[in-house]
Amino acid sequence: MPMMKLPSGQAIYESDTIARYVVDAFSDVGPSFVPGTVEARAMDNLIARLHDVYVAAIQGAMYKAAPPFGTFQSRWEALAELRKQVRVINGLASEEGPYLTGADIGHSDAALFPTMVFMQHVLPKFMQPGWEFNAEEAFGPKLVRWWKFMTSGSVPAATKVFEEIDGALRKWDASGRWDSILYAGRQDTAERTIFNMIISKEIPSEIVYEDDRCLVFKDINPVAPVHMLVIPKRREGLSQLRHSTQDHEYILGHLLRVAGEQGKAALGDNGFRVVINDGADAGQSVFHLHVHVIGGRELTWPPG
Ligand code: DGP
Repeated sequence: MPMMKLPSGQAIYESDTIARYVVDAFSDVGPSFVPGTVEARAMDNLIARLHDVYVAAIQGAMYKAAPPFGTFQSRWEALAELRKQVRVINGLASEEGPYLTGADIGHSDAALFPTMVFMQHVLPKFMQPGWEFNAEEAFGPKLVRWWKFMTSGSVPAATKVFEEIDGALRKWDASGRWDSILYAGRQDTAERTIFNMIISKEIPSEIVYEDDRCLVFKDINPVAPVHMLVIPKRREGLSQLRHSTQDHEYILGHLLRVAGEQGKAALGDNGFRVVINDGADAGQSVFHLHVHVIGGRELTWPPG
């Protein structure tokens, strides 16, 4: 969050308020940042507001080590929402340009441009199956046109902003900023497993439950009358529990909650056991995190 101190010493810490103060205080210098028509001014307000409320609030998903990202606990959900909101702004942007609302530069250009420098630099790092980066697809054609204009050198202030932010991002690259962030730096290099084909339904399984994050299906080699596996639909580096990071707390919590619900649904008051095997000694055979839910008979303790 940017912060500016007024000459009185009072701190101002909301970017839109800072921008309006600067434009007000230096009204005799440079452009007014107020587009020339009523309609363009309305669009300028709308885009600047959408940026501040819906994009800036979650942009930490691109570079923060761990959640939360605004209201999101999942980086993938936050990034998906970020892309959605950027596409909404693309829909509102002027067709002809060159600025977001047409002929004149406005607060919306000043608000979105620094975020766009971030997104251009960072989003391609998150490339992975299903997330191949394509600027037209990620930002939309109008924002791509606007980005080309803003970085063409014909807006000197934009060139300066670009150089400052891009320079700082390059320093982050060099300092290993992304190393702990899955896909941005850390890769999921483990081999794909049979569970990918179960998730994609290329091979059949007896599915008990599914939602957008997890799948529950019956184990092919049951060790008890009830034996289900709860797995994340996106492995996200979780070939084994030992690879869990703060980024995974959300999915780990979800898997356990679903395991509890499904165990209760299948076995009611009799109870059940929840097991995660990690590695050779535990006999892990499939390297895609899975929670076993086992019950329907009395289980011995300690396990064998
Ligand atoms: P683990 O040993 O914790 O890695 O358990 C892996 C479990 O996965 C094992 O109990 C058997 C089950 N499993 C392996 N392949 C398949 C399959 O193709 N379909 C189903 N339903 N279960 C499978």
